[in-house]
Amino acid sequence: MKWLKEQAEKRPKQAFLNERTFSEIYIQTQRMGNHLSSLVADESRVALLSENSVDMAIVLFALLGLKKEVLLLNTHLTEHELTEQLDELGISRVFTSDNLVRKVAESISFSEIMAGPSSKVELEQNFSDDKIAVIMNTSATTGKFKSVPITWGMISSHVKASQLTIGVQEEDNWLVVLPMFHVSGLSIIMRSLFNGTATTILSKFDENEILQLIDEHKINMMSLVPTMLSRMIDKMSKGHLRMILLGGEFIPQPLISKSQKLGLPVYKTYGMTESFSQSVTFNILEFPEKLSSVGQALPGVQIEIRQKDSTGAGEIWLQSPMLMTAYLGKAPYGEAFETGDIGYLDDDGFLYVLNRRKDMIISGGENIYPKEIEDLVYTLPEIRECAVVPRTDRTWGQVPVLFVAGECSEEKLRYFMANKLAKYKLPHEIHFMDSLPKNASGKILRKDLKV
Ligand code: S0N
Ligand code: MG
Ligand code: MG
Repeated sequence: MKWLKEQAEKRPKQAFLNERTFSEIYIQTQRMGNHLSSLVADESRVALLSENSVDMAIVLFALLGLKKEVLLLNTHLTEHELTEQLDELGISRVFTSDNLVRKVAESISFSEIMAGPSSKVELEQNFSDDKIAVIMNTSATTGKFKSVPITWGMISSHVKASQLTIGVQEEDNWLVVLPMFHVSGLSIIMRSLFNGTATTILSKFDENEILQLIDEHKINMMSLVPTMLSRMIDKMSKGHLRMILLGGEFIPQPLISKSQKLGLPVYKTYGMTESFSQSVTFNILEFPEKLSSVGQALPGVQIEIRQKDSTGAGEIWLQSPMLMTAYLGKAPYGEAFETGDIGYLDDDGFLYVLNRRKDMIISGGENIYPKEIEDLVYTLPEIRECAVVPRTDRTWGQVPVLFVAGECSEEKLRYFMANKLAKYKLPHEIHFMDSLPKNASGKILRKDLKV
């Protein structure tokens, strides 16, 4: 955590996390490390489950300083899903914010850490580029999650490239309302740590609170998913805002047009967990003729379109030092990473995304793979056939809809899924059919399932 020490020395009184200064956070991280050291002495990998908070950042920094690989868990997951992830990654130590301590058996809350014994330890400051800092699990086509190891090399190349693109101003104060268990939220903390600027961390999305923070000039930068911006745009004006980094799901064109009319400095971003967030970006006010693109590659990022069709569109592949080299426990993917998305580049190097991974549903910025829900539903003996397809939704962008054939009551099916799946993955509608439409070889025809 070289950056934290450097900032604490260079600008000790500068606010970093909410009202707390770099110097305070540095001291509190050291203290947290002293308390954590005996608890993690035998572990190389631990997990952290928390809603956004300053304490979450301090616990994370301390664990990183103790050279641990930290799995960041999605707070929306059920106990069943959390246990599966912990087992798969061989993790037995889980630290939770006080309010979530009951979600995982034998987890240790932040208060319990501080109430326990403490012994002075030396926190590591310098990490090699290939050292894993955090691990995030992302859902995958197979229905089972994949683990993305995020290394210090990825983080440091990202924060540098992002700084070159967005710039830094002394008064910057970046809102952290996107979850820090996603790269969308965590990258803000890392960029601000590197830039020596302030953040305002919120544990819950509350549009009125955010509008007030903007009004009072407390924040001038935000990272949002479109679901959030849609909920507040009608009450917004540019004011002191310097940037709204917008991404994580399909961005509806009307939202962009509205932002443009209001003069909101929206920067579209295209990135993923595998690339530690933002890889492609642009300011819609600066390039009004490019509104439907997602922007230009950040310095160091190369975009390649493969398997082009006659219009020049094809598979989007990326190459950059911000990308992971392999999923945990899997073979390296080679020199370029296949995003799974389809799109094209224009003559100015702006990227246009036509289709997101076609088998993925994005609801309010959370990825859902139909196969995960289908595999679960198929474990019920009463179910003969099932398929999950996306439906467009005004609030969430997309939501999952389930079609089933079988002798199972809707009530039983819903109860069964609710125990196993995070709420955002639960189908918004269930349609019962005698049998699902199929092609000649017996494959279910999803496009014939009308939602
Ligand atoms: C949109 C959010 C805030 C909605 O949550 P909210 O309003 O807090 O809901 P709750 O009050 O918690 O719950 C109300 C009910 O709604 C259900 N629910 C919650 N979330 C969802 C959802 N996403 N879809 C469907 N339903 C949902 C709950 O079940 C609840 O029900 P009850 O009341 O019965 O319990 C929240 O979902 C949120 O924070 N979403 C954002 C997640 C996110 O950050 N996604 C991005 C992930 N992608 C990346 O990290 C890569 C891209 C990227 O890096 C990036 C993205 C955006 C901006 C910048 C970048 C960047 O490049 O830096
Ligand atoms: Mg929430
Ligand atoms: Mg809410």
